[in-house]
Amino acid sequence: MFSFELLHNDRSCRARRGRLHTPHGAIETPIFMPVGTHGALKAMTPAQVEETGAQIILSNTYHLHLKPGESLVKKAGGLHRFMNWDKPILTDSGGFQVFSLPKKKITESGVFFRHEHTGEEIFLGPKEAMQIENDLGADIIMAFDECIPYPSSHDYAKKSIHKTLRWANSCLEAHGRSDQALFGIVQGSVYEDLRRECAEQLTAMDFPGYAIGGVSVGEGLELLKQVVDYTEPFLPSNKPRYLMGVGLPEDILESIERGMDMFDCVIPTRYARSATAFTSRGKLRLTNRNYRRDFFPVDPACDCYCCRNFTRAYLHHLFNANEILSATLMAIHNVHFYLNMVKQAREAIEQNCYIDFKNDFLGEYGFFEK
Ligand code: PRF
Ligand code: ZN
Repeated sequence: MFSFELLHNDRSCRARRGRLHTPHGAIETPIFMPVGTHGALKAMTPAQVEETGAQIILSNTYHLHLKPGESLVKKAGGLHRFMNWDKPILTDSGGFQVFSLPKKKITESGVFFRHEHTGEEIFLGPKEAMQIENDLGADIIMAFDECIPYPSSHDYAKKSIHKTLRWANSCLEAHGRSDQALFGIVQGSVYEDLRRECAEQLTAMDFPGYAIGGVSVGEGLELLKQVVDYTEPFLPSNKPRYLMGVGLPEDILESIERGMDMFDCVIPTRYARSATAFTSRGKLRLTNRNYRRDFFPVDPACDCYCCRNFTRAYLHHLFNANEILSATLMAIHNVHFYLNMVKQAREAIEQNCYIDFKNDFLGEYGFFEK
């Protein structure tokens, strides 16, 4: 029900073209997964999400457990039916959300925290995460891990990967559905020896896919590249690799070059709501007065629904008038921009010209001028 085909390795770098088969269809990699935290991409209908070229979306165990609860989602026929999205879904385990909470108590078996609204005490550990993810019914589910802050000491990070590894084992034991692929998550902060140890131990457990977690926590692009550089050689090449919570266009392109296949991030939808558009020539802030009389599309090089039909002046007006259509149109454009970027990356890998593509893309985007 789940398999990964490695289709092609770019000859000039570690970038790869792959295809992931799931019960809800195939995913061409490298791929970006837009985020629908509460079972919806903010301001977008599933039909609009599909039109951007999205092949898989991500949702969250933590949020859906708190509201409306996994038993209700299960009763609705699973997350796909509940939200009317029939392509693949990946659920994150809560291992990141819970650890970002201010008040929590971490124990050997999991994490105690308080419900954001009701104040009720809740416990989430590997067994609980697996039960919730099994009930939600996504195609790919993530192990329960500890995502530690940056910076963290080597000593703390070492203790933490050992807990993450024990939790990964518990997840394998508790996972009860053969139609869902459970991915293991490599932690280890910015420490080469710990990343290697964690990757080797997880690989020995034989997960159908692997993620690199604990990045995009404020370490910056140079350290992100280093972490990916020294973790990737210890991940099996015949399994998909998912870089969690990454990132800006430049982060994704640098990581594709280093052998990563899957990415997720709230940036395209979140930036959309604050009037920031990603374009082939860099980011635009549409509330800027310069756009008041600008009758060009947001990105003249883009063929999304927003760019085919509306002008920068109209978007500028919608944001100023606080019209919710602004968020919808901007999200359609930004998500399309990300998906078109990874589509171009896939084509470049097939032609063995990934590095040239990346340099051209980032050059036009204005990345090197910063
Ligand atoms: N673990 C989990 N989800 C995540 C991360 C992680 O480390 C990250 C990295 N910041 C994003 N999402 N489970
Ligand atoms: Zn567009």
